Formats: sequence, structure tokens, C-alpha cells
Amino acid sequence: MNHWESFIEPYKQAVDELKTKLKGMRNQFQLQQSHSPIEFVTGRVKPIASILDKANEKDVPLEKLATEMQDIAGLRMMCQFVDDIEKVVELLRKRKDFTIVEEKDYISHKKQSGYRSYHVIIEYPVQTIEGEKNILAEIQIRTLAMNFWATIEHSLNYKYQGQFPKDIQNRLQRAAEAAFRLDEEMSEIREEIQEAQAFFQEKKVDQVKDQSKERSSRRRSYGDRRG
Ligand code: 0O2
Ligand code: 0O2
Repeated sequence: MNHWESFIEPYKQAVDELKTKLKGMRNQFQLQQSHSPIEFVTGRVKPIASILDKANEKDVPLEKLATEMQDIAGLRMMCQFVDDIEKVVELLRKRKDFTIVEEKDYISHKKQSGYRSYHVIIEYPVQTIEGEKNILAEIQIRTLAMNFWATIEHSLNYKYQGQFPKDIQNRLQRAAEAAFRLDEEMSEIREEIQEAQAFFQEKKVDQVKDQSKERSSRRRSYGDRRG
């Protein structure tokens, strides 16, 4: 294994483990048939080329990457409503399997680009054959609208290397405002949306029950014919 592979390995393990754990939170809400503040979870290990670019840009010496680059392991939790974000952060604060070292609230204080999201930086213990290794990971929590904006802006940023033409910059600012208003509108009709979602969830459960009843009655009548 070369140096980079062994450096990255605990981050890969952390992303896999955390993805399973955070998705587990969502599954538990679904089992209770209550509204899940978590819509979906994704995770990635930052590609080595991006680590080196960022280190170069921010003047981080390579031997300090583990302590100074907080997002080599990155998790993202998407929520339907802005209020869900605080609920998710509360759940993260209560967990015993990692320690929160920093919180960055880019929702109350959006970035100049228009970026909105809540970042929680954690210290996560990874079990390795050489013992426990504490690594930093970044969990970004945002609504679907914030995620939509950030994903598009991120691709454009990549294309223009951060040097946006003025008209694109203006459009991105307007799109950020539109995403903000969309979140506000959705919060206004939150109850209505949740009632509809609960109705569909119930219907789905009924359908599964009906299908399983139908299957067992078919099995019974097949058994009767054979017997
Ligand atoms: P499900 O049952 O579809 O929710 P890996 O490829 O092993 O690294 P994973 O989890 O497949 O891991 O990929 P990733 O990219 O980390 O996470 C993608 C997960 O987010 C997938 O769920 C997608 O379905 C889900 N996802 C992506 N975009 C959306 C979206 O707009 N809405 C919703 N509801 N889900 C989205 P899973 O894990 O395959 O499971
Ligand atoms: P990628 O490709 O997502 O991995 P700081 O020194 O604290 O100001 P730092 O350490 O970069 O800066 O932390 P920050 O800004 O709190 O969070 C970094 C990550 O947040 C970024 O990772 C993005 O994922 C996201 N982010 C922050 N600002 C923006 C923005 O204006 N637009 C978009 N689309 N995403 C943003 P990376 O390393 O940029 O890249």
C-alpha cells in the first residue's frame, strides 16, 4: 500500500460507517411512521487531486492535512424543511459515537456566494489494526433547495474556476434568493405536505399487507388442491 492509500483508508472506513449510521437514523423514523427530518444521506472521500488543490490554495502543509483539512471525509444530510435542520443537528449533538469539534452556521449567516448549509465538524474514532485513530469529518446539513443550488453552483465553479462572468454571478445570486423563498413557501404549507405524505405512507403499508394476505391465501388454496 502506498503512502496515500494508507492515509486515505481510515477516511474511507469512516465515510462508510457514518453513512450507515446516519441512514439508520432515517430508517428509525420511517419504522415509527413519523416524519423523518432526514430525506437522504450521501457521503464521499475527497479525491486526492482535490485535497492537494485545496492544500495548495489554503497553504496547508501536507503533514498537517489530518488536523487542518476538516472535510477529507464528507457526509451530507438532506432535509425537506429548514426546521428539520435544527432537529438533525440536535440528534447529532446527542450521539455518543463521535465528538463535535465545531459548528458552522451558513444558514443564519449565508456565504457571500449565496451558499447556505449547516456544517458540523466531528472527530470520529476509526478502529484500525494499529488501534484507534481519530479523524475529522464534515457533516453538511441542508434542505433539498439549498442542495440544488449548491450542486449547480459547484459545477459552475468548477467550469469557471471561481471566476464567474458577471451575468452568471447575478443569476446565481437570484437563484439563491429563489431557493430561499422556495424553502419559506414549503415551510408555510408544511402541515399540508406532511398530511399527504403520511397518507401515502399508510397506503403503501396497506398495499404491502394486502399483497402478503393475497399471497398466503393463494398458497393455502394451492395446498388445498394438492392435499
Ligand atoms: P435509497 O434506498 O435509494 O435511499 P456508495 O455508492 O456505496 O458510495 P450510495 O449510498 O449508493 O453509496 O451512494 P451515495 O451517492 O453516497 O448516496 C446516494 C443515495 O442518496 C442513494 O440512496 C440515492 O437514492 C439518494 N439520493 C440521491 N439524490 C436523491 C434525491 O434527490 N432524493 C432522494 N430521496 N434520494 C436521493 P441509496 O443509498 O441508494 O438508498
Ligand atoms: P468539495 O468539492 O465540496 O469537497 P474555511 O477556511 O472554513 O472558510 P473551508 O475549510 O473550505 O473554509 O470550509 P467551509 O467553507 O466551511 O466548507 C467547505 C465545503 O463547504 C466546501 O468544500 C463545499 O462543499 C461547501 N461550500 C462552502 N462554500 C460553498 C459555496 O460557496 N458553494 C458551494 N457550492 N459549496 C460551498 P470544498 O472543499 O469547496 O469542495
